[in-house]
Amino acid sequence: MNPEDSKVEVVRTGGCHDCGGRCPYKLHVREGRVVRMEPDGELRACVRGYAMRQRIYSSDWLTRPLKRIGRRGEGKFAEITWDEALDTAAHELKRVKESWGNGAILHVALGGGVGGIHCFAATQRLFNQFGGAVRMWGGPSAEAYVFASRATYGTLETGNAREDLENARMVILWGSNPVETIFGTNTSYQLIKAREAGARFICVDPRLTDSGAVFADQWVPIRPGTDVAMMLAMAFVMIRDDLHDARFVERCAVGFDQFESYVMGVEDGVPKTPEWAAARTGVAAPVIEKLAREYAVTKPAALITGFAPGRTERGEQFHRAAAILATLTGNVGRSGTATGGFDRVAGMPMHQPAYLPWGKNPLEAGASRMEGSLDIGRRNRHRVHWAKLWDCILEGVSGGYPSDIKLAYVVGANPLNQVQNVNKGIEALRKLESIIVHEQFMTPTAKFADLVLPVNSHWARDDILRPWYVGSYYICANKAIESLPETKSDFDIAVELASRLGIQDFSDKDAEGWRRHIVETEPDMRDHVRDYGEFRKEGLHRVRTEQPTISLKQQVDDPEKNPFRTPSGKIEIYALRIAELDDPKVPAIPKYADPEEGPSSALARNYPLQLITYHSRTRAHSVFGNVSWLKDLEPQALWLSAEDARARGIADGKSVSVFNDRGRIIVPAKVTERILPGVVALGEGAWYTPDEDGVDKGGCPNVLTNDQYSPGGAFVSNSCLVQVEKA
Ligand SMILES: Nc1nc2c(c(=O)[nH]1)N[C@H]1C(S)=C(S)[C@@H](COP(=O)(O)OP(=O)(O)OC[C@H]3O[C@@H](n4cnc5c(=O)[nH]c(N)nc54)[C@H](O)[C@@H]3O)O[C@H]1N2
Ligand SMILES: Nc1nc2c(c(=O)[nH]1)N[C@H]1C(S)=C(S)[C@@H](COP(=O)(O)OP(=O)(O)OC[C@H]3O[C@@H](n4cnc5c(=O)[nH]c(N)nc54)[C@H](O)[C@@H]3O)O[C@H]1N2
Ligand code: SF4
Ligand SMILES: [Mo]
Repeated sequence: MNPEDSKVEVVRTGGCHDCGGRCPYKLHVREGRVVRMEPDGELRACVRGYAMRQRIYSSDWLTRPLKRIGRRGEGKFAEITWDEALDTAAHELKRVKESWGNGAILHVALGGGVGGIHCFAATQRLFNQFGGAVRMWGGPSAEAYVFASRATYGTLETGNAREDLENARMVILWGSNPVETIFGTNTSYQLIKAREAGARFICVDPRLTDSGAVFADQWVPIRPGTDVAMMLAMAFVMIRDDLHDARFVERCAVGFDQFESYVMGVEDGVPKTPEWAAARTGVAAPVIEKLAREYAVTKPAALITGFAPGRTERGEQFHRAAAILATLTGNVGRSGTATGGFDRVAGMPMHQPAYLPWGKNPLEAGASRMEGSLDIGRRNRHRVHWAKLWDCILEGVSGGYPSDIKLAYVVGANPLNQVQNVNKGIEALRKLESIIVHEQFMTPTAKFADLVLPVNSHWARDDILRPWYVGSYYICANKAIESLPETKSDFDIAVELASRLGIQDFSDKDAEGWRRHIVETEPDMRDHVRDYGEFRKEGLHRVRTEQPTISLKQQVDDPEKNPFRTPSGKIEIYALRIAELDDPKVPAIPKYADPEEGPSSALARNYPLQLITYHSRTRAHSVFGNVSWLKDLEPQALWLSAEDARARGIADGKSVSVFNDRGRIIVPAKVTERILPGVVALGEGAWYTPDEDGVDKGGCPNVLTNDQYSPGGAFVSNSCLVQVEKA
């Protein structure tokens, strides 16, 4: 392709899925069709971005509104006109509101497409103007992290700009795999620079991931859900040998004494020695000793934690313990560190409101302002935790949920696939009176809809995008191609529904008008992006700082003058806000408990293997799960250790049955030395594809996972026991 080709128009846009990145890129458009995607500098795209064309030009893209004609979930639909579809949706919404009130409507909206204007921003505004709908809380991503970071540091802004990573002398990737599980577009790029600058890398993960293979000097395989035991033992070594930074702790933190008492065994008679931890974690005591010493003396060191170890029964303890290790070693508020906190970068776009203003949910009027997940579930009784989606539908008010749900309105989400316990999900979806889904493809959830409204692609829309998690830029996503006939954006659907629902003031602008409005009126955005025309033309606004931002620097430089936003004004090793909760399952200092669904539980007799469900490099959750280029690159398979495979007579590539009391999956086995024996792993996001007996042949791990949440509000999907047999 010749870029000088005069028929080629170059349009600047970017990725919009919940993919861990969010890259700005240029589309080369020739006669209305994208012929090439060109990434932008070091904000480079990943394999999914390069395969996006196959998703967008897929012949499976939904192009007609669909009405269910078969049984729920059977997948039989009739094509209808948009008029009929919108009339039906409006009629159902009004009927349910009039018969049962707004509390009977559940807005099931997640990050499938995360633009500022399209996707759930549009329907959230619609529902708020319609009198409200029940919303969810407790994001499946990082709730444990959010809880711990707020409790310990009083903020989520604990991270340094990624450019600062190259100043680290040691990097510990703990349950973190940024080469495959993208964690901010340029993270791997900056880690390479850190490696080149001589940093030593350690990877603590049950699997030897590509990040481990590429970066790590040492792989430390660990049993899932036991990380806290290892962290406590590291603290034990530091305290015993006086290796911790006592002056830093004294100056910047509170609660060391209580922590010391627990770690050294004064409190409960159990010193948290490396030997004690070895028995729980499967990591040999000398390995723990050595890592503790190295981490204590090699400064600065970056402890980078992923979200996965937090997606366990007591997930918040993992993130609390990580933050406290960083505190003990003085690796907070300094260049070259990462704090084990939530790691948003102070002052960067992630926090700035760049959304269509959606107002307030009338159903939540009177609920206490939610200061974050430390309180959210307890104070706001109008919301439902994501892990309780199915129980809420099945049990309603009698089960203690805010209302009896009659209608689910799903936007940018694939809950049947992505929320735990698929078989319970099917039962719940069958119970509803009405299910309306905005979708691009016939996903496992859309199959259960009564009405499917076909949505266009982000390449056919104007939008504003912010980086995922870390990153210092805004993307002005410009429309590059026409929508397929008979597809609409979520925003356009909301506009048309609003007029049918009698809502007068839904919108006086088109998407481009809203984009300009947001950029020019939202105070934080206005300060960043001064020239809208330029932003639109460049497609990217980078927030430049002279030096890479170091979060919490002022606080640690002078904690008296610049207190942390915790009750004590210091880093809270003993967290006062947690103590107030008075819940033995969330102690005020981080403590270890064996997982209830773990190797030492009674359940392990029947289901001896721990299942973890990592994020695959070839999907963004379920998005891209139907793209054959990507499926070929990494076929869905169960990671099984050579030892566990041998014991079961299983050969690489052969089908295995993976099961527990919640369900059964049949997938090929990937027999490998790259996973700890006793642990199996399956990428999340593969599409649930049941056979006639309800056995999933698609390899969707949520058929097996437990629909509970941790005391801090985390999904517990990585606390899951299964058995594996030859299929
Ligand atoms: N077992 C297990 N389960 C997990 C996880 C895990 O680690 N293990 N991870 C969890 C995490 S972190 C997350 S964030 C969730 C993600 O859960 P979801 O957000 O539900 O899943 P996605 O697959 O990202 O997106 C849902 C749908 O959005 C659609 N979509 C894309 N763009 C648009 C658009 O513009 N408009 C509309 N209307 N739809 C659009 C896609 O086609 C897709 O079907 O999954 C969670 N589930
Ligand atoms: N390619 C890709 N990138 C993504 C996404 C995607 O779907 N695909 N999704 C994005 C989103 S929305 C999110 S929330 C994040 C999720 O980010 P994470 O939750 O951090 O990602 P995972 O891949 O689930 O887990 C990271 C690593 O932790 C390991 N692990 C699992 N359990 C444990 C444990 O108990 N202890 C330890 N030490 N390690 C454990 C896994 O083997 C894996 O290698 O990723 C983002 N990036
Ligand atoms: S999927 Fe995400 S990380 Fe990959 S290219 Fe697209 S925006 Fe970038
Ligand atoms: Mo997520």
